[in-house]
Amino acid sequence: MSSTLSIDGDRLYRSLEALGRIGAYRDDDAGVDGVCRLAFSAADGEGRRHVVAAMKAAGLSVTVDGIGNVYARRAGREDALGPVMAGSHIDSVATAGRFDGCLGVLGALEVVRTLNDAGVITRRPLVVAFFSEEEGARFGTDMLGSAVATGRVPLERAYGLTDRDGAVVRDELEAIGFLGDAPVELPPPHAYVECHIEQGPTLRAAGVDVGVVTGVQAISWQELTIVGKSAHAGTTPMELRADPGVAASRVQLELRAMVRSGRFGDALRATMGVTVFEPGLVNVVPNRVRATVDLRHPDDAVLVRAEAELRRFLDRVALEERVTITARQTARTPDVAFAPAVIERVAAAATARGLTHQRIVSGAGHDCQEMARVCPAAMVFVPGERDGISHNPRELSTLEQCENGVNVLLDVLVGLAEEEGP
Ligand code: HGY
Ligand code: MN
Ligand code: MN
Repeated sequence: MSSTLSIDGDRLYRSLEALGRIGAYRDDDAGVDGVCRLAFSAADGEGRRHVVAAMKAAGLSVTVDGIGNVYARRAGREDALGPVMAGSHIDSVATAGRFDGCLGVLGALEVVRTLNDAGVITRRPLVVAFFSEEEGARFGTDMLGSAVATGRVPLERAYGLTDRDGAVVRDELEAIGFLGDAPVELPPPHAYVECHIEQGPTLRAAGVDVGVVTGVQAISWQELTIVGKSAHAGTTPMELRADPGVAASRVQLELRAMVRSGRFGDALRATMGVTVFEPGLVNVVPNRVRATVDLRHPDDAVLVRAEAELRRFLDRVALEERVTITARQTARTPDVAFAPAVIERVAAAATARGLTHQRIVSGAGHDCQEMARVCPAAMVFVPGERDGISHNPRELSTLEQCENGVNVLLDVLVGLAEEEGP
């Protein structure tokens, strides 16, 4: 199916730059401006209002649900049919670039603008969506909004989540004016497609134009609370110490040893992204450390083995360092396979445009993995420059790379929107 329509790549790229200026900051380590729009922060609120205004300017009717998910609808010729949905997220980590999530939302909006310009009305309605707290970076549970919308996380549990300063989801949503009144239970759309940057080096290294994403790897997030005994740094002999900082450091080194051991193949990823020492003073042996562990693997059964081995190591370190270690699971999703029919549409659309492509499993989590539980879903990946670095202000995909990905998104959405059925 070759499409006669193509998006306006310049307009798309300008929209990414405009959104990227909201929550912008100077990142001296990266040497470029970064983006910080943590979920439900003032910057996230400003970004949300900016995108909602653009949605309305494109003629879409916008609803906000009870967890702040935003759905913008474009009527179809047969408007009672199930809609085709496309979107992603616009919340970011604290050291973000301007493409992660935003490409999927603004790309879907660019598809709408392109159809508007061409006067094309699809058979099925189209919905452009952005979901809340996809990153999980502030409140600790990733894909929060889409997980609530698809019934994996109860709304009340989501409302009660707190950030490291004790701020509560529901209050923060209300504070930015996005505690919507639409029900959070999302009627399953006809299909869902998400365009996203790869956030890794694979596609660029292979020299292909787009990634045909077949699924997402399994993800496990834990928060460790390690409690020892605060003591004087100068007078306390090492053998009398119960130092949670040493325990945390041993855990971090063990994570790397597990990855390098080969016991989990070569695809295990392990990250200790947070370590907070209390009281955090130069002359005090800490009494408490809060640390996070992010474990990922394409095969959930292997991830379960890695989690079990880590638990055994935590028990051993607790004994040897005379500390207590409690682990709280904050996020856990199995590996997810996308819908073959939608995957084939992505591949066919790329081929029809003469774009090279390869199949790929996503190393990052995405809202699409939540939507895949309730409807046929798949993703289009766009390569990234600079080894595809992401969650870093140096994240960069070129205008052409973004244009290719969103043109494939256009073709897949238009094809799905003409499908028979309810
Ligand atoms: O952590 C992730 O994989 C995604 O960026 N939320
Ligand atoms: Mn993302
Ligand atoms: Mn991300």
